[in-house]
Amino acid sequence: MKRLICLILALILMTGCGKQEPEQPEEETLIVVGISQVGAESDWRVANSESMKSVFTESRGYRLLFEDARQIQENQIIAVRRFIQQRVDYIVLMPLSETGWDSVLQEARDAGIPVILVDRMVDVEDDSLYAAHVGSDCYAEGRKAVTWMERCYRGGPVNIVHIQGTPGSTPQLGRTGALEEGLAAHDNWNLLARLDGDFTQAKTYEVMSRFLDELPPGQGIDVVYCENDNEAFGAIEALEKHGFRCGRDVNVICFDATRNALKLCKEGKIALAVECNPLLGPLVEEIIQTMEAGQIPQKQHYIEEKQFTSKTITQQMIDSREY
Ligand code: GYE
Repeated sequence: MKRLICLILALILMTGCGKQEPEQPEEETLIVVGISQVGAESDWRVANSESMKSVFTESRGYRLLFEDARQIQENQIIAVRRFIQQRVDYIVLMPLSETGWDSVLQEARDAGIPVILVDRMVDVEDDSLYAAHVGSDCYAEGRKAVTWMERCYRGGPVNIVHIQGTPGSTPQLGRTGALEEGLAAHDNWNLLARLDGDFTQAKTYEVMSRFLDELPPGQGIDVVYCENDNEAFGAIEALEKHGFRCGRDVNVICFDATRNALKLCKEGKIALAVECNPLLGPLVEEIIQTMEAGQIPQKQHYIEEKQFTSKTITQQMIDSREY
């Protein structure tokens, strides 16, 4: 795209239409980045989009084409094809689910456009179809939650409700995988239900309310394992409406640890929030700058992450939270 812009400028100058100084001489040096974002399903996602938009600005040397797929993978495939037609310099893809990417990534490769995967991964035969991946190790996040449960419940039955994220997405696979191993390793852990919350508050409120409506009277719930913060918000709302006291009768676990979740953690309603950092814009820029310098970027970048519990969280941790 940069080359195309230079060529057009040169042609304009040669044909005499460019007698005046171009108004934006820096135009020719802008790096064009096409971003295909999953949607705006969660607080995490909104923070992730803002991080990208704040880095890839014209004043910092980029032209950003940003497409929101509204949680539909087909929309992402269409967006990537459009970026290829527009001959962007880089494609940044947050893939909704892991499968179904081979052909469109091959098309990007044939067009000579590097693809940087952000947040979630793809499951492709040939990993040279993407230049780099930057995101979280979602299985490691799930392991943190399972280890916390192992410390918290040492004997007696543990009744668990599991709210899953978007099926087939990297965070769902990693966080579910860790819980499944925990269930297999502990005879006293009982899975009461597995519900699909699709990473949203509204859907989780709906499925959780339906489940609680049908729960036999007297049946206790010890843990609600939510695969992101927004699912926890929906689950807490439903639990409270059904008379459960979060933090006393039931421990709610979630992933992301955005500011709103940290506040609920301090109130005691979320027992454990495992961090998942959405502020990935600067890391994506580093990868692009490495490639601009003609070097090969590191293929896999995982982010260091913490965890917060209702017992250890402080107001200072909430105040200093950037997302
Ligand atoms: O945990 C969730 C979001 O892919 C890591 O997607 C991301 C997850 C994040 O909607 O809130």
